[in-house]
Formats: sequence, C-alpha cells, structure tokens
Amino acid sequence: MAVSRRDFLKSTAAATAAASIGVNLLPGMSNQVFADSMQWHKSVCRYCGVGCGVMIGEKNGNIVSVKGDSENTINKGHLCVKAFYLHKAVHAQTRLHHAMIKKDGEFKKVSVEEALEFTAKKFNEIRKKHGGNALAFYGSGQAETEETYMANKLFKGCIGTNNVEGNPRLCMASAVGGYLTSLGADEPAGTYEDIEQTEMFLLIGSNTAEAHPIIFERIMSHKNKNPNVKIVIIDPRKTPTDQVADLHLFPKPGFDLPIFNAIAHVLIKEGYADKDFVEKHAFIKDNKGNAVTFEDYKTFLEDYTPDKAAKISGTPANDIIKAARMFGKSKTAMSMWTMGLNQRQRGVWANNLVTNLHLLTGKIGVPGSDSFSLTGQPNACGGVREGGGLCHLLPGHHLVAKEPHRKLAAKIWDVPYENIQPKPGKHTVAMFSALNEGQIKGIYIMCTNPAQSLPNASKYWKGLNDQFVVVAESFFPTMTTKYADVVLPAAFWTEKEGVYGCTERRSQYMPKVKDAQGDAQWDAYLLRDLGKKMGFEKEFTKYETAQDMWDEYRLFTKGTDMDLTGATYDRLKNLRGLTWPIPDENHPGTYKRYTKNDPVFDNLPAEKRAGRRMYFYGPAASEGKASIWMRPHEEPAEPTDAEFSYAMTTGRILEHWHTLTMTGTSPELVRAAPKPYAEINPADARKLGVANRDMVELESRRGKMTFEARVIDRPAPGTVFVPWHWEEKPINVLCNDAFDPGSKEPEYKVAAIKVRKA
Ligand SMILES: Nc1nc2c(c(=O)[nH]1)N[C@H]1C(S)=C(S)[C@@H](COP(=O)(O)OP(=O)(O)OC[C@H]3O[C@@H](n4cnc5c(=O)[nH]c(N)nc54)[C@H](O)[C@@H]3O)O[C@H]1N2
Ligand SMILES: Nc1nc2c(c(=O)[nH]1)N[C@H]1C(S)=C(S)[C@@H](COP(=O)(O)OP(=O)(O)OC[C@H]3O[C@@H](n4cnc5c(=O)[nH]c(N)nc54)[C@H](O)[C@@H]3O)O[C@H]1N2
Ligand code: SF4
Ligand SMILES: [Mo]
Repeated sequence: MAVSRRDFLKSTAAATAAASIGVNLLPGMSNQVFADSMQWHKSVCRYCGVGCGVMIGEKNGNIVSVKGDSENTINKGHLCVKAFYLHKAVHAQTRLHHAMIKKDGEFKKVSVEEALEFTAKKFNEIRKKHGGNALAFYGSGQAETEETYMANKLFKGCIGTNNVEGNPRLCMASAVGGYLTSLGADEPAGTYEDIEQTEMFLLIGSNTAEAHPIIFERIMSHKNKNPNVKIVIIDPRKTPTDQVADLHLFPKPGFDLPIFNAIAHVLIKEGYADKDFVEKHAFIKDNKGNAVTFEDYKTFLEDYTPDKAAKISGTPANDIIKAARMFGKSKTAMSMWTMGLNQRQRGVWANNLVTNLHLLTGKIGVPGSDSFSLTGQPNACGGVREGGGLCHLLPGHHLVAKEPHRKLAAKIWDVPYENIQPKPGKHTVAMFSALNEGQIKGIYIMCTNPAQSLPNASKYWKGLNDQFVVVAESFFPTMTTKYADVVLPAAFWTEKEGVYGCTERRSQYMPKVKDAQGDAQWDAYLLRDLGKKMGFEKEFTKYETAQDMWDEYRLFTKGTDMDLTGATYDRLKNLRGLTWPIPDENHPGTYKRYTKNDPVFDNLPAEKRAGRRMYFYGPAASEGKASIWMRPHEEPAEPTDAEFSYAMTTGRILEHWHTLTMTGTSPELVRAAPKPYAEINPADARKLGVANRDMVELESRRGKMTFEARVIDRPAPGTVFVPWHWEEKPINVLCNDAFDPGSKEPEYKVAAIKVRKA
C-alpha cells in the first residue's frame, strides 16, 4: 500500500527517529515503519479552562504520548504537568468498560442497551406518576458542547423540565452573574492577547501558578521581559503565584469586598478616575439597581477609606493604597480572578466590585486592559454558559423565561412549544435538596462526581441514596457511582469528537483518535438513545454525528452576541479555534467585544456609536451602557467566632484534578502529591502545639476530620487551607453549602472551624 505524503509527514515520530540514526525515509519505503509509527493528532487539553492545544500521540489505537501543540496561540507548544500524563488516564485500569445495574445492592454487568432500556422505563414511570419535574439532569463543564446540547434537548425540550444543571454552578455562576450585571452579557470583553500588552495584573483569589499554569507562564514571561509590569495579588494565602508578585494583600477569607471599594476610593481621590469614559459608557447604580450620580458614588465610597477596609479585611491600609496607585498609574490593567472570588456568598458583588475598577478608570476595551474571569473547566464556557446547561438558560445565551427564546428552541428542536417551561428549574443546591426531600425522584448525572464535590457533601448523600440515580462515567468506582442504580460507561477524551470552548471565547475542535474501550459509548449518543427509548424517537433520529449536533446548535447562536455561525466543523478542524462572535464563514473571530472590529459593534447604527469607543450591547445592558455598582461590605455566611476561630478555605494543587479519577491514574502525579493534608501557618501551629506532620482535627459545624498538618508559611495566620482532591478525606463534608442569593454559587471558600492536635 502506498503511503501518501500527508501520512508520511504525520508520522513525525518515525521520521524523527529515523533522522536521528541517519536514515532518510521516503514515501513507500517501508510499510512496517509506518505500521508501527506514531501519529500526532491536533486536539485540546482535557483539563482546565485555559484550553491549551495538545498533540495526541497515537499508535495502533493506543494513546502513547501527549505534547503541546506549537501552533496553538494559547500555549505555543507548552503544557503543564497534568496534561503530560493524560495518556495514562486514557488507558487506566480504573476505566469503566461496561454498563451495570444495581440489584439487591450489588452491581450486575449488563449491556448498554439493557441499561438504557431500564433507565428509560424508570424515568417514564417517574414522569407519568410525578410529572417531568420529578426528573433532573446534572452535567459538567468538562462535557463537550454536543453532549450538553443533547441533554438540554432531552430534558428541557422533550421531558419538559428545566431541572438541568451542571457543576459550573459551583464554579462560574458568580462570574456569569457579575458579567451580566456589570457589562450586560456573559464572558470577557478581551482575550489572552491582552496578557502581553498590559502594564499591570491584579490577581484575585486565583492561584494562577497551580490552577492555570500556562496563563501563569505567559504572565511570568511578560514580566521577565518587562520588569516594570506590576503584579498585585489579593488572596488570604501565599501560593507559588507569589513568585512574581510585587505586592500581596492578605484579606481574611470572605472579607475582601471593602478592599475593592477602598481601591475605588483612592482611585477617585487621587485623580485616576476617567470621568469622561464613565459618563459616556456606564450607569452608576445603588445596591438595588437605581441609577445614581457620580457624587452619590463618591459619598458611598467615603465610607470605605483604606483604614476602614484594613480594619474589616485585616489587610494593612498602606498596601491597599499602594495597590490602588499601581492600578491608577498603569496605563493598562488586567484583573484575573477565579474561585477565591466566585465561591462566595457575595460572589456576584465581588465580581461587580472588580469590574468597577476597570469601568471607573476606562481600563477596558483597549489592548492590555480587561476585567478577565478565568474559567475553571475546559468547557464551562462553551458547553454550559454558552450551551445553556443551567436551569434558567437555553442554548446560545437564551433564557427559558423569554417567550421568543422558547419559541426559537421549540422550532430548532422540533418539539411542542408548550414543552419548554417558562420557569427556571432547580439550581444545583436546590436540586440536590429536592433529591433529599423526594421531590426529584430520578437524576441523570454525567461527567461529574457530586457525592464528593458538593459542599456539605454528606447532607446530600441521603437523596443520592434514596432516589433513582443514573451515572454516566468513564472511570469506576467514584464516590458518586456508589449511589448509582445504573452506571453507563462513557467514552473518554480521545475516544469521541466534539467542541470545547475555553475562557477567551474560543471554540476548539477535538477529534476522535481511537475507539472507545469495552462497551463505552459517547455521552451524546447515550443521551440520544435514552431519548429514543423514552419515546422521543422522532426527536432524536436525526442526530447521526457530532457535526449534526454542532450544526444545529449553531442555529441558536445566529445573530446573538455569541454568534458561532462561522465556526463550522470544517474550519475548526483546520484552525486552532475561533473566538466569537464569528458571524460568517469568512470571519476571523473577534479579539475585543463591544468596540471597533467587533462585528456586532461595527454593525450598530452610527448614531449609537457616536462619540463612544465602546457600546455594551448585551441583552442585560440598557442604552449600551455598563454598570458601576455600589456594593456594600457583607460578611461571609459563617464568619469565625470565639468557638470556631479559624477560617478554613479549600482549593487545588498543581498535580491533581478535582476528585482524582484522572490524575490519580498517573503514578508520577500521585508520587508528587500522594495524600491529603491541611496547611497551617507556623504561628498558629506554635499556638496549637502542632509540629509539621502531626495529625490535627478540623471541626466545622457540619463534621470533623483528621488531617496531617503541613506547617507552612502559606495560609495567613488564622486561615487553614485544605486541598479537596482525596476521597479518603472528603473535606467537602465540612464545607458550608450557604450560597450567593443571586448566582446560587456555594461558599466553598469560607467555613469557620476549630483546630486541635489530634
Ligand atoms: N491543578 C489544577 N488546576 C485546576 C483545577 C484542578 O482541579 N487542579 N481545577 C480547575 C477548576 S474547575 C477551577 S474552578 C480552577 C480554580 O482555580 P483557583 O480559583 O485559582 O484555585 P483554588 O485553589 O480553588 O482557589 C484559589 C485561591 O482562592 C483563595 N481564596 C480563598 N478565599 C478567598 C477570599 O475570600 N478572597 C480572595 N481574594 N481569595 C480567596 C485561596 O487561598 C486560593 O489560593 O482551577 C482549574 N484548574
Ligand atoms: N471543597 C471544594 N469543593 C469544590 C470546589 C472547591 O474549590 N472546594 N470547587 C468546585 C468546582 S469549581 C468544581 S468545577 C467542581 C468539580 O467537581 P466534579 O465535577 O464533581 O469533579 P471531577 O473530579 O472533575 O468530576 C468529573 C467526573 O467526570 C468523569 N469523567 C471524565 N471524563 C468523562 C467523560 O468524558 N464522560 C463522562 N460521563 N464522565 C467523565 C470523571 O471520572 C469524574 O468522576 O467541584 C467543586 N467542589
Ligand atoms: S494549563 Fe490547563 S489547559 Fe493548559 S495544559 Fe495545563 S491543564 Fe491543560
Ligand atoms: Mo471549577
């Protein structure tokens, strides 16, 4: 068989190996060499929201290697350590190869067909007896857009329930709420391109070095080349991100809101506000949303002097002033934040207060300036925020509450209009509470492990235990599969094609490069076939390929602020992604929204744009204006007190991903971070009489657990940090499930605890 030149070029590994021993391979020279050679396939990293491009090294249907894609603009060939070991997860012993149904407390192996039929029967029984709202879907920011799309159609369009949620509620909901209320539409105005053009970074509640390593690398290399670039961190904990910091503000967990107001106070007082920009581009709003004057805002901020903010937050006033001056003096500034800001009872307010600083100084809509939320999961933006995988949304930034949006969905999905409920379904915490209380009687869980990841976790095990639970998983066992009545084996990354959309509004295509293992099937097909078996044959027969789903999904986005019309599979297969809006197939994608060269902005009537450099055209903005919000200080739901005197915060470490089902399969990563621990400041350790590696007992109002103490100058005194990755110490049992009244995102970042030597 002749080998085409393309195949020849693709077999880089063989070519390189041959070159190194001086053999000059020519097309057709040796079939054997090609049969054994590795093929590289362009794809996207499975892990975080940075969205790095990877090359998957595949040999005879096995994934043998992963390397960075040097042509990808995000990471230019670089990868972080988790990604390098992704191939081990693909071939892990713990991969789930077959379906199972629990009978008399024991899992019995069955065919996928039988498992789906059983599920369809049970779901239909529940639906008939208790109505569609007794069913629910709980998905993931790690699922592909096509997968979430199928779930949305099945549950919202066919079954007729808006009980469709996903783990981005635990993660990005406050950022969504922040963008909607501040800028009028979800997702950032800028892209990663701003990193290399900025004079200042404000990193808030983001351990960028460990959680978004490639972004951190870009920040670091920009700073190395431009030592005058300033980096300010606001975080109750020192992290490896501090390597590059000029200044670090340490608020008590949950007490940083006044710092942002105090920064605004200083910016105005010292003449850094851009009043002209504010006048043309923003409303100033009181906490209820009424428009007020700039003078009112100034008066409000009088109450937030650096001294007062210092008293509340525990951060020295001088540091707050220094941070404000750096922000004011820099011609451009980029704020980046993650869970330290979002996972809070006032996560939306916190987001508003950060974006305020940009609106107040006009540091937005120009290269190097943006209020830029970092996304956690690889497709939280693409699949769930854009794809509409939450209980109030429909695909393409549409809302269940809006009649024209429901009509559009009914038309595209070819389902009766009345099927789509106008009332939002239950948000995540409410969904799992309803499972506890028996209002929800059947749930389909896909690509997430809520038994471990929910806050106050043990409270929600009851509902998982009592109700009919279906879990689609690629690995087994997990904490959630324990509670499953049916387990469906899901094809994993590399075994399915689809699209991931990352932080910077970029949609990227991932190819299928090998067959799924055992009986495993693509999640989107499992959902489609479940739909057919539930009686929605007509509604689901048309989806034969991933492209069928993607093409239909794009119809939802046509003419919206997140237009994906130009993002065809054909283009995505060849390009390293496209950033929306992309209104047609010749459009190159949009770097900055709301300003010149954004196609939506450029198409506005001239009178709207007149005299303005930005127009906030999002559906939640009026008159094209953004909003500066007067948000007061509010304490976290559970401040420390005399009895529970330490603030516990939880988060991540470099080597591991969430519940360890994937990174736990790589001996290299496990060796680097083998077991659970709690970080305690040396001053606290002395007080408690605890030495490094002693066992300590942590007790919150919800439970207690012992951990090995890591005595280290990372958390500020009074704060204890616990990484939440390990199933054997499910720290989430201790976390608070209080949530933001606006975004419904839980306050993982603050719980009051007692600490004692065990
Ligand atoms: N290695 C690795 N990377 C990941 C992930 C992973 O599991 N492992 N997960 C991905 C996902 S889904 C997400 S959401 C992101 C999360 O990324 P990050 O949010 O950066 O990570 P976390 O460790 O959860 O929390 C970040 C910081 O918030 C700080 N913090 C706590 N309370 C407060 C507060 O009150 N105010 C302020 N200002 N800061 C506070 C903590 O001290 C911590 O350093 O990471 C993504 N990347
Ligand atoms: N204490 C504490 N808890 C937290 C947080 C915190 O900061 N502190 N952060 C919260 C945040 S930000 C997030 S995003 C959540 C994440 O919480 P989870 O989503 O529950 O955590 P993961 O371990 O990522 O779960 C993904 C699951 O999907 C499975 N899987 C992988 N690939 C596939 C696939 O292709 N198909 C299917 N069907 N399954 C697959 C994996 O094996 C794994 O079990 O946790 C939240 N929980
Ligand atoms: S930074 Fe995120 S996307 Fe990039 S290689 Fe690491 S885990 Fe993957
Ligand atoms: Mo997340």
